Amino acid sequence: MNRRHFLKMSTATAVAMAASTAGLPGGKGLFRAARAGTLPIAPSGSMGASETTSVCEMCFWRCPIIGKVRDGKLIKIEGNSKSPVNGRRVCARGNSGVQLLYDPDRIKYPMKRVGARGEGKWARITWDEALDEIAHNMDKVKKEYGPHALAFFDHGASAEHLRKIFINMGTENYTSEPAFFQCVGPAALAYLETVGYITTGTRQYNDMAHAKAMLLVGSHIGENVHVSHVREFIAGLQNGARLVVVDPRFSTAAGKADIHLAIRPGTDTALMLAWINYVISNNLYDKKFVANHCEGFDALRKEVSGYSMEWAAKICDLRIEDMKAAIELLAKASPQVNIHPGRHSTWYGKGDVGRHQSYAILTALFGAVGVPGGIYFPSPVPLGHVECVAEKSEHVAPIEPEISLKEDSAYPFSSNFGTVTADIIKAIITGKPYPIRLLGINGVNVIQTIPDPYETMKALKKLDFIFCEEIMAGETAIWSDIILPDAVYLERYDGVYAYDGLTPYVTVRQPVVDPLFEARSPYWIAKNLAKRLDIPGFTCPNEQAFIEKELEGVGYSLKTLNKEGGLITLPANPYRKPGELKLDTESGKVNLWVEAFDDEDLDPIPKYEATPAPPKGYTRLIYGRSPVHTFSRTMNNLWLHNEIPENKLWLNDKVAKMLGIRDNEEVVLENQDGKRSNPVKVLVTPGIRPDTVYMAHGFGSKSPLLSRAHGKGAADGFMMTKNVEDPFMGATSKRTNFVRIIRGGKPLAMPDLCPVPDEIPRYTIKSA
Ligand SMILES: Nc1nc2c(c(=O)[nH]1)N[C@H]1C(S)=C(S)[C@@H](COP(=O)(O)OP(=O)(O)OC[C@H]3O[C@@H](n4cnc5c(=O)[nH]c(N)nc54)[C@H](O)[C@@H]3O)O[C@H]1N2
Ligand SMILES: Nc1nc2c(c(=O)[nH]1)N[C@H]1C(S)=C(S)[C@@H](COP(=O)(O)OP(=O)(O)OC[C@H]3O[C@@H](n4cnc5c(=O)[nH]c(N)nc54)[C@H](O)[C@@H]3O)O[C@H]1N2
Ligand code: SF4
Ligand SMILES: [Mo]
Repeated sequence: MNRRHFLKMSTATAVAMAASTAGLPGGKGLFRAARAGTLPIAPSGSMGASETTSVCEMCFWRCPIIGKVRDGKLIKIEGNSKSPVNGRRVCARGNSGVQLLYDPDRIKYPMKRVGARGEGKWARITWDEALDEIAHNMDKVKKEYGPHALAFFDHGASAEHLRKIFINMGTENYTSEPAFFQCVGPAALAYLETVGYITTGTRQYNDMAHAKAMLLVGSHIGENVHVSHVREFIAGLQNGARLVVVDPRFSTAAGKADIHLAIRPGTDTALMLAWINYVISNNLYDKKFVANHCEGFDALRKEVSGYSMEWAAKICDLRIEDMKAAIELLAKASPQVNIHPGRHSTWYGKGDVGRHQSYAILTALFGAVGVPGGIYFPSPVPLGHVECVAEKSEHVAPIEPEISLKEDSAYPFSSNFGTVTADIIKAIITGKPYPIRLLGINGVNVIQTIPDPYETMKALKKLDFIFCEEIMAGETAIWSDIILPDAVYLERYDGVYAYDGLTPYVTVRQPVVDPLFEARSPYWIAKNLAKRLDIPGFTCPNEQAFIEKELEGVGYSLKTLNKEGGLITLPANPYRKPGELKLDTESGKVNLWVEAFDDEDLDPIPKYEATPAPPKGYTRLIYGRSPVHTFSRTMNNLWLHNEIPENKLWLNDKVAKMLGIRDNEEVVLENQDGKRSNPVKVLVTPGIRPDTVYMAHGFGSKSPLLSRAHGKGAADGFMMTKNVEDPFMGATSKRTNFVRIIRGGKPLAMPDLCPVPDEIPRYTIKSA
C-alpha cells in the first residue's frame, strides 16, 4: 500500500494540530512581565474591570475570549468581539470557566499517594519532591525494561510538552488517544484517503452557512456545541437550507429537520449505499465533476448496484418514501449540499471508516468539493518556526523492540496516529509483546474515556508507577501515585491559535489571572522534568519566547497583537474555481475507490456489514453530549452542575408503558455482561426508538474528590464491556453494548417492538 503518501498527509495534519496546541508558562514572574506591558490590561467600561484577551479551553473548539478581572479576581468571561467566528458569544461552558478557576476541589499542590492505589489518600509534597520522584521512576523503568516500558496518554492543549518528554525518553507508546482512537479517527482516515485531507480536525471544513441542503448522520449539533459550528448550522437554516437528520433519537437537530429518519442504530451504511446507488442510477450526480475530478466511478457504480431502497428500508427500519424524499431533497441542492463529515465516529467498530467514506463519496457525487455549501479547503496560516521546544532529539538512540506495538500493529492505518490505545492497555495487562510499567497521563480521564473501564482499571493496578498532570481529581487521577497541579487555561500562556477556516484569524492564549495555589504551567513542568532527565531542547525561558517566534510568521509580536485586541484576521482561500481543483491525493482527484485500503485487503469501497442487534430482553445503549457539559471535565463546575446535575435515560414511551416505568423514576442498568450502573432517572419520551436507550456521556463520577459530581447520574462507559476495534486503525467501538433495566433489584425484559430482519444477527449472551 501507499503508506508513504499517507504518512505525508498525516504529518502535515499532525503539525497543524501541534501548532494549535503548543504549550505555555505559568510562573508568577511571567505574569509580572505581562503586567509590565506585554499584555493588554486596559480599563474597561464594566465596573472598573480590566480585560485580557485569551482563548477558551472549556472544550477543544477554543473560542477567542476576554476575561474581565476586578481586584485580582476573574468576574466574567465573554467572547472576544474581534473574533469573526463567535464575536461576544461563548456557550454555557465558556461562560463557566470562572467556576473552574475557583472550584474548591481543584488540585492545589503536588500530591503523593499514601494509601492503596485508588483508595484516595494523599499527602502534600513539594514540586521538587514530586518531579524528583517522577524522574527517578521514569529513569528506573527505562533502565530496567527499556524505553517502551514508558507510556503516555494525553489530550488537549496542556499535554504537548509532557508528550515530548516521553518521545525523548525513546518510547513509541504515546498517543493523543481520545482525539483519534475514541473520537474522530475513522472519519479522519476516510476523508484523508478519499479527498486527500481531513475535513474534521481541530476544525470542521464543511460550509453549512452557504448550503442549500444539509445531511446530518448522528452529528447532534445543538447538543454537540461548538459555538461557531452551531452558528454556521443556524445561518444555513436561516438562509433557507433544507435539512435531513438521520438519528434513532429526536435530537435537537432533528427538531429542526425537514425530514428526520429515525434509523435502526448501526445500519447507516446500508442507507448511504442505497442512496449512492439511487443517485447514480437516477442520474442525480454531477457528471462533469465525476468525469473531471473522480477516480473509480465505474467500480463504485458496480459495487453499489446491489443495494436497493427496498433492501435498505428493511435493514434500516425506515419507509422507502421518506428515504427517497430525503435523497431527492439533497440532490436538488447540488452542488450546494452539505453532507456533514461527522466528528465522533467510533460507533460500531467494523463499518466506521466505510460509513464516513460513504459521506465523502456522496459529497463528491454531488460535486460539493471546494464550493460554497460543500466541504471546503483550510487556508493555511504561516506561523513562525519554533526551535526552542524539543522534538525527538538526536541524542535518543532508537531502541527497536523485536515486535513493535506501533509498527507491527494489526491495524495498518494506525501508526500515523500514534500507538493504538487498546494495544497499550492489553500490553500493560499481558506484558506482551513487551512489558509496559509506567504511565503518564495529561488531560484525559482514561477510565471514563476508554472502554472497557474494567480492563483499564485492571491495567492501572498492574503498573509500577502512574503520574498525572491534572486540574481536578477525577476517577483516573485518584489512581495515580503522584498528581501534579496544572495551571488552568485562564492562568497560563499556551501558544498561538491559528484558525484556518472560512474566516482565518490568529490569537493567543494568555493568562487572565495569576496561577492559584501551587499550580504551574505545562511548559514549566516539562522543562523542569527535562532538566532532571537530561533531556535537552527545552531551551525557551518561558512560553512567551516561543509565542513571539510563532507570531513573527504573521508579522506580529505579543505586544502588537494585543494592541489589535488580541486577534488579527487573515484572507481566506476556501473554494476552488472549476478547473482549478487539485486534491492532495496521488491522482489529484477524489478516490471513489481507495487503493490504499485495497492494498491492505480492506474494502476499497464501503460494504454494509451488519452489527448485531440487541439480544432478546435487552436494548441498545447509545450516547451523546450534554449541551452544557464537556465529557466528564465540567461535571463539578458549580454553574454547569446547577444547570444539569445528572443525566437521564431516554426511554421510549411505549416501552415505558409496557414496563410500567414512570417519567423521572430512578432505575439501574445492567449490561450484557452483568455490569450494573449507578442509579439514573428515566426520561419517558416518544423521541427515541423502542429498541434503543440513550444517555449523555460524562456523568456518574466515581471520584469522591469531586464533591459535586460524585455519584450524580450514570456513566455510559461503565456499561461498555463489549467493544469492537475497527480493522483499519484500531479505534474502539462504543455502541455495541446492550442493557436492560433493573428495578427493585430485578431485571425487566425489554420488549421487542422492532422486528429484526434475518440479515441482521442478534448478539448472543455468553452464559456465565
Ligand atoms: N456540549 C458539548 N459539545 C461537544 C462536546 C462535549 O463534550 N460537550 N464534545 C465535542 C466532541 S470532542 C465531539 S467528538 C462531538 C461529538 O458529537 P457528534 O460528532 O455530533 O457525535 P455523534 O456520535 O455523531 O452524534 C451523537 C448522536 O448520534 C445518535 N446516534 C447514536 N447511534 C446512532 C446510529 O447508529 N446512527 C445514527 N445515525 N445516529 C446515531 C445519537 O442519538 C446522538 O444524537 O461533540 C463535540 N461537542
Ligand atoms: N463512554 C464514552 N467514552 C467516550 C466518549 C463518549 O461519548 N462516551 N467520547 C469520546 C470522545 S469523542 C472524546 S473526544 C473523548 C474525550 O475524553 P477526555 O479528553 O478524556 O475527556 P474528559 O472526560 O473531559 O477528561 C479530560 C480530563 O482532562 C482534565 N483537564 C481539563 N483541563 C485540563 C488542563 O488544562 N490541564 C490538565 N492537565 N488537565 C486538564 C480534566 O480534569 C479531565 O480529567 O472521550 C471519548 N470517550
Ligand atoms: S464552544 Fe464553548 S466551551 Fe468550547 S471553546 Fe467555545 S465557548 Fe469554550
Ligand atoms: Mo471527540
